[in-house]
Amino acid sequence: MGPVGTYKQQQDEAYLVESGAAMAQTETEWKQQPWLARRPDAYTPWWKQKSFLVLFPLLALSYLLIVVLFGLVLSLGSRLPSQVTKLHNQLQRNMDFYPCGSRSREWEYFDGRCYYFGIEAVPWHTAKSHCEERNSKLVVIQDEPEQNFIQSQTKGERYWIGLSDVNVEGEWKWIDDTDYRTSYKNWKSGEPNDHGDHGEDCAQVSSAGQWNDLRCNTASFYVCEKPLPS
Ligand SMILES: [Ca+2]
Ligand SMILES: [Ca+2]
Repeated sequence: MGPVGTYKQQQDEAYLVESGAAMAQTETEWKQQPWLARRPDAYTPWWKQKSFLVLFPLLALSYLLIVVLFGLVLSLGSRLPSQVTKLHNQLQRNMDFYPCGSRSREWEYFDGRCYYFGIEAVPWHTAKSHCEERNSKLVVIQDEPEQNFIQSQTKGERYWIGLSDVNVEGEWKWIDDTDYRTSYKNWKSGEPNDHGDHGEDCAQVSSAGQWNDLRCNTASFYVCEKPLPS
């Protein structure tokens, strides 16, 4: 090997010694000051292995938490339909007991309609107003089943119904404009008789259940009717 080769070898050795010393120095500096940025060519140090030991349990814990949360979500999701079904059944039971609304227990249900039997004795026009205040009208009896229902509820008492001839004597009109001439009737025998000097212009179910006309300012119970709440 010539002088040039020897010189190059010396250069290489000097570089190796120098770079080794530099690496050792950097490593020492880092150990003393770990917040310093590391050189990219440094070997994998112990701290990295230690951080891995810390990181691994953290990852495992996170995974466990995700699994637990996922399980909780699945559990809640599976219970939700049963809660909805339970609520629906409860509402259905309320509807069965109180089809006219659980907050309207004084209303009686019959064949798709709701009925209120007012047991405050008032004149016909006052009864009409009372029904309107309850978002309803005085009852319009349209057929025999409805008549039988009303009769079964009024039980020997007299109740105003939504029928009168207050405008023109003898021209009876239902309160909802149902055609009187063609519709169901259940007058008591001899009624309506427009009895007395001032006449009788308002109809009611009599104590026997059949209809009678009476003076409108007579105090009497009344029946209101409204459609089933939607
Ligand atoms: Ca009359
Ligand atoms: Ca009469």
